[in-house]
Amino acid sequence: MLTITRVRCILTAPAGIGLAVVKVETSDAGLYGLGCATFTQRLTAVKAAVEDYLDPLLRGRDPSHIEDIWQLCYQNSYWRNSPVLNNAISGVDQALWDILGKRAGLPVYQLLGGKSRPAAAVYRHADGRDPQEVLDNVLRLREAGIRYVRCQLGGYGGLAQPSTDAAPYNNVGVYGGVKGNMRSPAGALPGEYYDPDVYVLSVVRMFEYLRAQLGMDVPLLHDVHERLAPIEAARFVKQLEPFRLFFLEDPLPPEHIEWFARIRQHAAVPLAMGELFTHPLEWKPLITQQLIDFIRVHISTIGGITPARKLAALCEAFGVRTAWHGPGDISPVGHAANLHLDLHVPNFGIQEFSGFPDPLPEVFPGCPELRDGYLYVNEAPGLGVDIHEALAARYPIHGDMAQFSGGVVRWTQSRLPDGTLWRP
Ligand code: GCO
Ligand code: MG
Repeated sequence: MLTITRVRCILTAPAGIGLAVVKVETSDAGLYGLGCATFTQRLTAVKAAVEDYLDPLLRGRDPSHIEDIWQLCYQNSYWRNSPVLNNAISGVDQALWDILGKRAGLPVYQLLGGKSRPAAAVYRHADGRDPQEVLDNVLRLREAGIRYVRCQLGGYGGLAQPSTDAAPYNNVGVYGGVKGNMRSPAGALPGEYYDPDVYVLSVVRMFEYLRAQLGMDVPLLHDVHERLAPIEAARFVKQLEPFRLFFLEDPLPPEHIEWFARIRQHAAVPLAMGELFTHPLEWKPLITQQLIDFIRVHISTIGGITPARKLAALCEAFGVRTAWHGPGDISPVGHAANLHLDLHVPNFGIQEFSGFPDPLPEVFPGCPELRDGYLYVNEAPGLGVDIHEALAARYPIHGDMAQFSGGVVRWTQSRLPDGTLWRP
């Protein structure tokens, strides 16, 4: 019988963002699977969860028992549904699907039930300091064949400029041509200051400009990144209604999902939610009460392909489409897992895609390919993405950089103009 002989977690940062990839080795030398376990803000905690707990639990087991192993890992800690543990389980789960595909000689989408489409439409991000710069970036992406574009002023939140320890007050001023009217009090702590009003007004102004220049038939998106108080989010959604967004992403933090019912009553704006979700009780009510239109969980943070395919089926029953989270802090293995599900699920909506900057394609041979706005898998058995371990070792994670585990994550220290620590 084929057995699992070792489970380990590889940490690497080839493109400057820390990634975690789990490798499940088997008694058949040369047969292994890879899975994404990237929780970039807590990488070493995920590695410990994999190597201290899942490795001893799984050695000697049959890697084809994917469902049973998922349930085992999930329940074995008794307390469950944390992003650290779910990412660790996802690393194993995706690796087991990879192994099954390699044994069958089939890509994972075939194991799931085959293709519902040849490739997945993606959206990419256009950023800018002002509406004109965003427009230029939208046009650049459209020329490159990208049809769906997410538009952000200065990344998330409309920061005027990042604060520094020496000047914590200077950053709530002007953004995208909109002036803030608040200053921070003496003694305000350092952080990423932003003013929700400046953010909202500047984004509305941005969409007025973009629609005036582009017309209505370019599908545009926007990510609120959970930054607003619930009633501010409700008003913002109403203000965005005339701009005909493809969807608005994460308008509320998971702590306030009850507010979706109210937002829904006031505006017919397609809503996408869930990159921070870790617990089924967060998505169940939103889906079964038809309060969102797209589910966009981070697949590794909910525990991998096994729970994601069930979630997609639940969504299908309620008319909700998928839009799995696809930022830079997902390994190419994780992007491939997103894509195999995208190709299969009937209720696929769209795929966020952040690209594979160098040297990711050399470190991860077999990366999916983007052609004319569509993402294609490479048709190799399993997930189709490998890791060049010696090369990966040349890009270690660093403790002193914000996005790496062990360092201090600075961008999540967002503050309101009066110094209050707020959500990113
Ligand atoms: C997105 C996301 C990301 C997250 C990041 C956190 O929509 O792509 O909001 O950019 O901020 O994954 O580490
Ligand atoms: Mg987001």
